[in-house]
Amino acid sequence: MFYKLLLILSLSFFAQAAERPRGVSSAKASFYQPGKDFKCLTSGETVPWEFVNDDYCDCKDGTDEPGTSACANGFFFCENRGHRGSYIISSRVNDGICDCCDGSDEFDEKIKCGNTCDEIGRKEREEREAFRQLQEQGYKIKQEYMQQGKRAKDEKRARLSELEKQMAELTAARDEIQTRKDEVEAPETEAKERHQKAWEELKAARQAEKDRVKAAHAFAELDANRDNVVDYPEMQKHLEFDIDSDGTVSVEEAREYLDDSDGVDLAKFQDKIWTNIKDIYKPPAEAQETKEALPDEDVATGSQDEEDRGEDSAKPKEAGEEEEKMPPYDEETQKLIEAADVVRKEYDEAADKVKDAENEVNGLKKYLEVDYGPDEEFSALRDQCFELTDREYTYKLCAFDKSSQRPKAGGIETSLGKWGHWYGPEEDKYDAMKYENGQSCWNGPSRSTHVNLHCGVENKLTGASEPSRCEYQFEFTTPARCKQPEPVTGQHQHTEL
Ligand code: MAN
Repeated sequence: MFYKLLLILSLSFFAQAAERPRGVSSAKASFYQPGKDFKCLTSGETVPWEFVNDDYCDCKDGTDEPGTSACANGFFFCENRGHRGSYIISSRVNDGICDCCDGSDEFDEKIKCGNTCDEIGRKEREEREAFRQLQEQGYKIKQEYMQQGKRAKDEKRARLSELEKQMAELTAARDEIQTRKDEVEAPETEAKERHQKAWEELKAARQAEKDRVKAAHAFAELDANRDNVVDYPEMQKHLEFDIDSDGTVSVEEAREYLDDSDGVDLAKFQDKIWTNIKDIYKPPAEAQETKEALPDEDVATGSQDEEDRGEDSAKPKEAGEEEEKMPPYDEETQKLIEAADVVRKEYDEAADKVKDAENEVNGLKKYLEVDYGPDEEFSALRDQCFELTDREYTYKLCAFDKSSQRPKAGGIETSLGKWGHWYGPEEDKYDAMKYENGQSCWNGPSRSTHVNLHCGVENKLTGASEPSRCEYQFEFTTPARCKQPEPVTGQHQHTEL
C-alpha cells in the first residue's frame, strides 16, 4: 500500500515536471497549461500555446518566453535541486556562461555545465547550521545577561530608594552636628581672636617702646650742647634736613621739622618730632661715613641716590624683628580648641557620609538612566573596555562610556566619543551604538564612533576603521545581539519571485 502510494506520488511529480515549460517555477506552473491559449501573466494578452518558448517574444511582459532569451524583460527559473531555486534574467539563457548551479540555463549543448547545487547547498547548510549554533550558544549567554541585567536593575532601584530615605537622616544628622559645631566654634574663634589681638597689642607696645628708645638716642645725638633741648641751630647741622636740596639747612627748614618751634624737649621730641624725622635722620657717625664715601657734589646736593642709600643704612632691620612668633594659646583657649576639634571631627565624618551617599545616588542614577536593551541584556557590557590593535592604533571601546584611539607606537589617547545613544534603524535600534563629541578634529567635526553590533559568543571588538576623516566605525560581537534561533526544519527554502 505504501509503495503504491509512493509510486503514484512520484509519477504525478514527474508528470507535472514534464508538463511544465522550461524556465517556469512550480509556483507558476498552473498558468502554463499545454494545449491551451496562454495569457501573458501581467500584460494580459492571449497567445496560442505554440507561442510559448518558441524563441520569439510575444508578451509585453516577456512571460511567453520563460525558457529562452527572446524577451529582454523575461526571467528564467533555475530549479537548482539540492540548493535553492532562483531566477536569472532571460539574456543569460544560453549565453555560454553557467548561471544556475544545476546548469539548466545552458541547454543547447554548446556548453556543458556541471551541477554544483548539492555542494553549494551543503556548504550553505553548513554555514547556516554554524550560524544557528552560534545563535543558540550566544542566546544562552544572552539569557544569563538578561537575568543579570534585570536583577542588577532591581537591586539598584531598591538601593536607590533606600539611600534616598537614608539621605534625609544623614543630612539631618550632619546639620545637627553643624549647629553644635557653630556653638563650640563661636567661643573658640572669640578666644583665638582675643589672643591674637593681645599679641598684636603687645607687639605694637614693644615696637613703640623701641621707638622711644631710638628717639631718645637721636635726641641725645642732636642735642649737641646738651641742654636737653634740640633747637633749630642743632638741626641745621644735619644736612639730611635740607628740604630744598640747596646745600644748606635753612632756619625755616630746621624749624619746620621742629613743629615750627625754636626747639623741643625730649618728651615733645618723642611724641611729635621723631615720627616725622625718623626715616630721614642720620646718626652723626653714619652721616660722616656717608659724607666720606661720597664725592663732595653728591653730599652737597643731597641727591636722590644719597637719600636712598642713607635711608637703607639708617634703618637696619633688627634681627628677629619679623620672626617673632605668637606665644601658644592659653590653657582656656586650648581647651576650647580641643572641644571644637572633637565636634569638627564628628562633623567631617557626618558630612563624608552625606557625600558618600550622594556619590552613590549619582552613580545609581547614572546607571539607571541608560537603556540597556529591551531585556537589560546589554547591561553586561557596562564598565567593560575592549581593545583592538591594527597597524597604526590601538582602539578602545568602553561600553556606555567612551571610545578612544592610541598610537601603537605610544603617545596620548585621543577621544573618539562619549556614549551617546542607540543608533540602529528604527525597527532594530539596538543594532548599533553611537559615541559622540570626542576630541575635535583639526579643521573638522568632533570625532565620533559608530559601533555595529553582531551576534557572537563573546564580547569582542572585531573591527575598527575610519571610513571618513574623524568618523570611526567599530564592529563588535556580543551574545547580547543573538536571537533565539528558529527550530531546525530540515527543508530547503525556495526563493521565488
Ligand atoms: C589623528 C587621528 C586620525 C585622524 C587625524 C585627523 O591622526 O585621530 O584618525 O584622521 O588625526 O587629523
